[in-house]
Amino acid sequence: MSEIFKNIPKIQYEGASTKNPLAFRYYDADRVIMGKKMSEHLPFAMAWWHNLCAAGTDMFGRDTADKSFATEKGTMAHAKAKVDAGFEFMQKLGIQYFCFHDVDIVPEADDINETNRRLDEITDYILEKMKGTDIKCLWGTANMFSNPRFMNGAGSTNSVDVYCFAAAQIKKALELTVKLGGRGYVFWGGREGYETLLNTDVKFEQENIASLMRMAVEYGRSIGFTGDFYIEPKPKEPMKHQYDFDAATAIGFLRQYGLDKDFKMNIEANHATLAGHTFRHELRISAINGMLGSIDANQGDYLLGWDTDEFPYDVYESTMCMYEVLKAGGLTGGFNFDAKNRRPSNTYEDMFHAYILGMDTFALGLIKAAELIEDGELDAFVEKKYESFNGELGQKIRAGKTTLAELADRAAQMRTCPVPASGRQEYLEGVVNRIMFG
Ligand code: XUL
Ligand code: CO
Repeated sequence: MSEIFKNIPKIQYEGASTKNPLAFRYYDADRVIMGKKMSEHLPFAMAWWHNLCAAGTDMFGRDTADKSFATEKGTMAHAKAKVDAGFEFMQKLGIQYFCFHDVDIVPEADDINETNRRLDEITDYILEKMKGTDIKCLWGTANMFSNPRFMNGAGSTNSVDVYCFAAAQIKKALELTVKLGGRGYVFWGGREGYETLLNTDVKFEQENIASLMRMAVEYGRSIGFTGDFYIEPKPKEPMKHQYDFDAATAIGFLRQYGLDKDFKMNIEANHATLAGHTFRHELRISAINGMLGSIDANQGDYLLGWDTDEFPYDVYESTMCMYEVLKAGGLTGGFNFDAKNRRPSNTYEDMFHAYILGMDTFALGLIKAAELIEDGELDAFVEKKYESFNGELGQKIRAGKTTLAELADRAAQMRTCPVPASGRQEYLEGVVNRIMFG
């Protein structure tokens, strides 16, 4: 097998002042931050679909990039060339994980039995490539949104036949994830939602989605899958309303149907902003519920109302992300670059620039988040803010041992209520800037 990305060397760390476009400025895999190597804090993953399949097509124009890798698209030869390209790409960048949908790794056949045979063949090939490398699978998933059969949903479909195909795809994708040693299995419900309530039985659809997830857990555990299942919340696109709207909604759903022990969240930055939240908010809500599992690392565009899946460059955002991740004690999953080059960035070099940008953005975010934590001023402020609850009455309230009548008596004795101390938001924003740029 010959080299695909010719003229691209192994990407090395050269430090912040380098002008070499094919070097890391901040990602220094062995550098220790808060007791752990950067590479352990940041298990980066390559998204098969964006990096090896997507070639710049949008609603108004066809491919701009050549992802044929010198083969004919839609063939098993092309599927294998993508494996070769992917492994060369990951090795040159020092990326240790990949994520995939079933249909990213082989062309889908008309007959599902033939698709499954192709999936067996390609995963044998991937396993062979994994030997002698430290590359592993982060998570697998089934694409239950592209094929026309899923137009009315997968778990939420009105058709028992479609429901069986969804089940079959999940079963196979779970087997492949286990075969490739995947740490997690993702449900992103792209078609699990509705366009209009005029034709939709929401309760019926949500119950069926939960059943499909329950069967997935049962089957996964029966074949030795010990990792986490993830829901990847997204409020809209392609559907007008998606059931996994945001982390709070998805966590409530999981608890309602008894799935919360097996599932965590896979939080995607651009999905958070589409839901009207910050990325950081979604991470915090997941973390305080013990459900921060994995991250789809990308960013959106504040001027556009859809999922632009850009490579992350906003260091303020990545710092806040890493602050949440460090506080939560790390991820059980990793950082999957669910991101694509802009359409005019259509060369092999651009693919590397994109990943270097993303990895450096998160490395710098990690460095700055650790500085914020080590500085301690933010933590100290938050602790002090709630200090009135440290007294006897506050402790009683925290322990759930008070009554409304008791608290009302206390208010009556006080007669007037003092205004609490300032929240000092602008001051604290300045503290962050001091650490970021000081
Ligand atoms: C779509 C999206 C998906 C999931 C996996 O917005 O994020 O690529 O990550 O199906
Ligand atoms: Co995603």
